[in-house]
Amino acid sequence: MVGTDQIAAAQAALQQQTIELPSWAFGNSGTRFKVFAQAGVPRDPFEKIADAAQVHRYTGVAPRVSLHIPWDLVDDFGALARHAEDQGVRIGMINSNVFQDDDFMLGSLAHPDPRVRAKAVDHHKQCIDVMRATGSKDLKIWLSDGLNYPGQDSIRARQDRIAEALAEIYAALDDDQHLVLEYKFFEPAFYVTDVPDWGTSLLHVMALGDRAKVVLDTGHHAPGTNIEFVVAQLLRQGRLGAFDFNSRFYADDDLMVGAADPFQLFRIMHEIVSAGAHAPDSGVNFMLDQCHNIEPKIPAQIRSVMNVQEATAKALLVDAEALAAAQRGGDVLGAHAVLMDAYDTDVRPLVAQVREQMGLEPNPVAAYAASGYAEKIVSERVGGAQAGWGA
Ligand code: LRH
Ligand code: MN
Repeated sequence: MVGTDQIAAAQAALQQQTIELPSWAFGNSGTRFKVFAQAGVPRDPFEKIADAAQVHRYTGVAPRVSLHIPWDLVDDFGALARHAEDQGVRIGMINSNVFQDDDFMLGSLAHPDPRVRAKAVDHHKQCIDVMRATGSKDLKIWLSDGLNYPGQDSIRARQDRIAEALAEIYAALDDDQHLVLEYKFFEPAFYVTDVPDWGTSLLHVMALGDRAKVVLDTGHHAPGTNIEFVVAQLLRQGRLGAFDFNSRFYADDDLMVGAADPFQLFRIMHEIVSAGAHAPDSGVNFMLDQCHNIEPKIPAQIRSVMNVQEATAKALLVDAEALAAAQRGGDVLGAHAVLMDAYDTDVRPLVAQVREQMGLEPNPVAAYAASGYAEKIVSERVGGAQAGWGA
């Protein structure tokens, strides 16, 4: 039975938790088949940040917005950072984009042509300037680089090129800035992806230095991969820099985190909590990376934040002493039962109480719906070009 002390400690920890939102989740998104436009969608990064601020307003735990360059390019990043502050949030990680420029068809940092690699490195230096202008301390790199056919290029030479280019980018960072390198096992490349797994990303970041870590996107693993094992291993190395949370049934579906597999999200948060990595100063950034192709975007982000809170709450209610004792005693079913007790606990009232303790409405989805904001943006945002991936 979970004691009141553990519940109080869990609620205190949940009040400290923060989840970073992706600016691109508020724009139109889709698949290669169709991008469905939705009424009221932002037309620029200022409106994206205003929408993200709504999620923070009703959940209290989403104070940062991650930007993507060039999707969020503006003339004055200082003004954008001040706008974010006025909205009660701040700029989080800066994402580079080397997956939409024609010159990067055969790769960016791994491209055979040194001029193309130099262009890709320059783009990252531009992103570092955006970090300086917005106060962001983190550069997030995902390379779509890869091959579609055996023989197309040298697998080994591409690794050497990436290592050399990453070293140049890392050297361009200020001393208080960091970079995180994301991996993905396929798409858009269909034979080799140059940074396909946690091991490859880890090798590259360890070669760079202490201010380089790995991003784990929960949608970027081969089916059947035990993601919580990867989490435990990266935490052991002190190299888990960030999560891109989402969920999937098949590939990189970018659905709401916890929607497709809430038990997996719980198992991941159990590894996080067991290592104390849920603490604000753990250095792990909990981000969402999702696309709301058919559902309303702001409520979907609110629901996603709630899913992370609920998985975290369950993990915080694990009876760690009983679990350790059962594990020490080789009590297989006993240990499993301890974990399942926590997972099977309905934590929604506990998390609703946390919101009340933070001076918020217990049900953020209902509170947002009652605010009239959704209707306001539909009536105000007429004309102009809606934001999207621009693919
Ligand atoms: C690549 C990815 C990466 C982002 C993009 C929006 O699939 O996960 O994190 O740059 O989505
Ligand atoms: Mn991602």
